[in-house]
Amino acid sequence: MTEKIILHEDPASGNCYKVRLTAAHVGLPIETRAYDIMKGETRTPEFLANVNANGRIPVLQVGDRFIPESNAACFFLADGSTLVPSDKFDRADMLRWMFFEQYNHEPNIATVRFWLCFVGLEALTGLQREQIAVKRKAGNEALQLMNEHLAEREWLVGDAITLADICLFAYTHVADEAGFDLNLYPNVIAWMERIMLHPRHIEMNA
Ligand SMILES: N[C@@H](CCC(=O)N[C@@H](CS)C(=O)NCC(=O)O)C(=O)O
Repeated sequence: MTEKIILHEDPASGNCYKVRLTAAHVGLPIETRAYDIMKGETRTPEFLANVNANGRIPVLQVGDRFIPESNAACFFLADGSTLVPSDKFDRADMLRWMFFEQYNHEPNIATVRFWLCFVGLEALTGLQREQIAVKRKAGNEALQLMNEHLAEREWLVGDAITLADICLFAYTHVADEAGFDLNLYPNVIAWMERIMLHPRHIEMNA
């Protein structure tokens, strides 16, 4: 890859960690630019005009072009590597888990983590407080589904680690920070341990 790659990120974000973890797996060096989302640094006129009109990180900059959305950025980095299965069915199945992550998992687990660990319970609106129980229920359903799927298999798709595992690992491994009890999901714990044992694994705060 000849174009320079820059990850616009907040280092505390699991969505950004996914992209760094993917880059580590494929052995691609990337530069990073840090933003503090708590200070609204992704909502400035400059950021909206030049990086992402949607006001969010991560954004992967490739030369002078920009890829918002974490899973799209991961796909860009991993395309052509073993993280993306060559089998047509498995490739679609990998995408299935990545969409599941964005619809069933991240909006519940990551959002509650953000509210509790970054905003703080006292600063939440009444509606957000009410939503915690709803999101915990939905988040637990997502974890249970993963737990059942992983009962007789080592990886979410096929027989090797793929982007599906990386993208779902990011917020699963910090789900306890959102008040989820991962001990209820022993197959998920065993799967996370396999991911962490991979020689190219990096920690979220690395
Ligand atoms: N679906 C997007 C979600 C991106 C997202 O929610 N980013 C958060 C941090 S994890 C953010 O930038 N929040 C700041 C804001 O909304 O102002 C993705 O997967 O990249």
